Amino acid sequence: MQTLVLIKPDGVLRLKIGDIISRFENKGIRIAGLKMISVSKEMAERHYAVHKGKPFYESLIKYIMSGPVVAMVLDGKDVIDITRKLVGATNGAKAEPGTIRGDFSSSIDFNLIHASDSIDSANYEIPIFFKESEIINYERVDKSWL
Ligand code: FUP
Repeated sequence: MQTLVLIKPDGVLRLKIGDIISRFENKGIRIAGLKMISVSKEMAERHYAVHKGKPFYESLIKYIMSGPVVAMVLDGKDVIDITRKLVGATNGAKAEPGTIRGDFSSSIDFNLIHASDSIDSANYEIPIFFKESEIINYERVDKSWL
């Protein structure tokens, strides 16, 4: 199973890339794809198509295009649920301490990170950001979780 994670521009500009990636590594999740990108209008609109027409849609598009984004494909058993738990509730002000949003964000507008919420979402979102050749299958030295 795979999921898409984006460290959004506020996470990159606030120097939280390492903190965020280490949460996933510490949990034993395998990083199968990783890169820094500038999100184009077309990619942003595809990624957030489900929110089109909502009051926050335009600001969401502007936000994801406002600076560098670190895109990741995470791979492993139950990785979608585990990642969503590590990420925490959408609104950083309400997210539990100990989660990424709970520890690093205090708003819904700048909540640092995106993670696919279902298999269907992951299957839709991953190809927006990654070609198949950019997703690497390898074995970790520590196989305790894989
Ligand atoms: P999440 O799955 O937790 O990232 O949240 P959603 O997919 O529901 O929302 C995507 C993004 O839209 C969130 F990261 C923040 C933004 N959003 C708002 O700004 N206002 C809302 O009421 C809901 C979401």
